[in-house]
Amino acid sequence: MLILYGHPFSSYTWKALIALYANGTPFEFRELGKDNADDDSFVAAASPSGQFPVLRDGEATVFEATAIIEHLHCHHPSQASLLPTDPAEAARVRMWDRVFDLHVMNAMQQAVAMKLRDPVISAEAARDAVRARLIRSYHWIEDWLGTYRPVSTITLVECAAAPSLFYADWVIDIPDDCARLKAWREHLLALPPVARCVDDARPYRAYFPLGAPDRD
Ligand SMILES: N[C@@H](CCC(=O)N[C@@H](CS)C(=O)NCC(=O)O)C(=O)O
Repeated sequence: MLILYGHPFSSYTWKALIALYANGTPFEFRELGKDNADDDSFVAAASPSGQFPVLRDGEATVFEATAIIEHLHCHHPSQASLLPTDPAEAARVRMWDRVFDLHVMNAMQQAVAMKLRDPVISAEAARDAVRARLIRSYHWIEDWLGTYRPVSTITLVECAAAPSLFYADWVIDIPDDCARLKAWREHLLALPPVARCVDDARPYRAYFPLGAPDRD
């Protein structure tokens, strides 16, 4: 039985969970920070950052959400094609995965971390610190969506895009001139593996450091 260590409110945990749900792979979810010191220390030692999610598959320990998805694709293939079989197409999908981690998720996390580190700072100041970066990414994705056709299946792209856009939009609203991106975010949130993550995280919304909006 696979074990995924993470937290239901964590964006990168969602990224791995979306793949696991879409893949239909049976697994046990271990929620961190729930008085299981062994789980917490296992995750703390599993990678240089000590971050989650972490997957345990028999003797194998896999960290980094993208690597977890690649692991599922290699070792637990299913009807869900998490990555294209054509190597050139797979390379393009990996490139897009980097866009969502590096240029959406990172900026969103930067604002959240600022507020967590220094509760005196206003939410607006934390938003301002990442506004230009997120708006630039939104516009790039809006253009890219002119060529990327939204799908109803789950690939590495959807795994990366759904959680990053879900939370980034809570930090800086996707502007009205990014209509394709707004519609794609809605489409992603309605995909069953994503909707499940959104619902399971609802009880934690009050903990969003910048204040969760009353929507989604
Ligand atoms: N590059 C990592 C990032 C993981 C990450 O940022 N995890 C966050 C939760 S979403 C975390 O562990 N936060 C707690 C910490 O940094 O101590 C991945 O892709 O899995």
